[in-house]
Amino acid sequence: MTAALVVIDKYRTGLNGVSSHSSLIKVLVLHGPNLNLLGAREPGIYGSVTLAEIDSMLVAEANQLQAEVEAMQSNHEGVLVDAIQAAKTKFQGILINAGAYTHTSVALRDAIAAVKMPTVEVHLSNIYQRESFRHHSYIASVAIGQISGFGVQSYRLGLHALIHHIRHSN
Ligand code: CA2
Repeated sequence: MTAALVVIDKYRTGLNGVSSHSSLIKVLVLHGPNLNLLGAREPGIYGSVTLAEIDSMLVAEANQLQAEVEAMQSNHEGVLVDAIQAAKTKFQGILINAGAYTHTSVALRDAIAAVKMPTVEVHLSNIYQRESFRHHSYIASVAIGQISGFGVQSYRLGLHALIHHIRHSN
């Protein structure tokens, strides 16, 4: 097989072996507990933007990058674990703000490790400037990177980094 054919095969098979007939990258965006309250409470820490506005911004941003995002929020750890396990068949990467589960959940960490999908961890606030219990992330060691402290821009930067990583790996 020639080198040119190998390249074409990569596009047809998609990254991570996901079957695809185009090179459109699909990213699963996961928001953890209480992030549905954004915009309504604690604007001093998290800003006044709502989760729906963050999701719309990510859809538009992905569109510019010839990619697609699908976003979901849950307050339940098991629902997030299920979503990560199911992601493999439909998505090439995961962008996650696991909220407080960042600091507590071995289950989320194990799910991300199990699916072996490139995952970027994001936080609105700078978790290292806050209480010491927020300084440890169970996600960080299984993520390709972490972006923390840039408000809504953390999501945007995280999406760019993830899509760049997916496009340039393999
Ligand atoms: O900074 C972040 O993005 C966090 O992931 C947000 C989590 C927090 O537990 C992490 O340590 C850092 C909390 C999300 C809760 O969001 C709220 C929004 C409005 C009102 C109350 C909570």
